[in-house]
Amino acid sequence: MNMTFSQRHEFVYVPSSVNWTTAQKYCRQHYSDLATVDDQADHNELLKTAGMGNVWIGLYRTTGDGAFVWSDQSSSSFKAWESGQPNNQLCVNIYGGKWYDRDCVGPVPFACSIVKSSHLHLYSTFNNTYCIKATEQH
Ligand SMILES: [Ca+2]
Repeated sequence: MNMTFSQRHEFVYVPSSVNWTTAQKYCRQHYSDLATVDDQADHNELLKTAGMGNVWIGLYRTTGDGAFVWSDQSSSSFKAWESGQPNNQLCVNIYGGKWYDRDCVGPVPFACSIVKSSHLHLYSTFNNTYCIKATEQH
């Protein structure tokens, strides 16, 4: 028995200033995707890794009045918008711990996420009791 019970992210800060699409390509090639933020814990971790400067994350939309979606298809609804944001722009970057939509050109540095899944392994022992062991894998 092997159950996935949670998912979390690790982040990698890439200090090269590029446009959003280039950042997305780089993250998909080298890691999982541009950074996805699932919850406050993820957000704290991201800020710890990427700092308080401008950083692309994986949130974007294709029209100025459209809904934002995550590059990795995450269904996360976590938000940390600066007040007055978003305001009809397409790509999202963090600055000072708050989210801003902006044009996708930048250029600014970016953060990639590495998805780690935790699995619970349930296995029976010789006397039919069960042991639970949590492991992590990339
Ligand atoms: Ca904006």
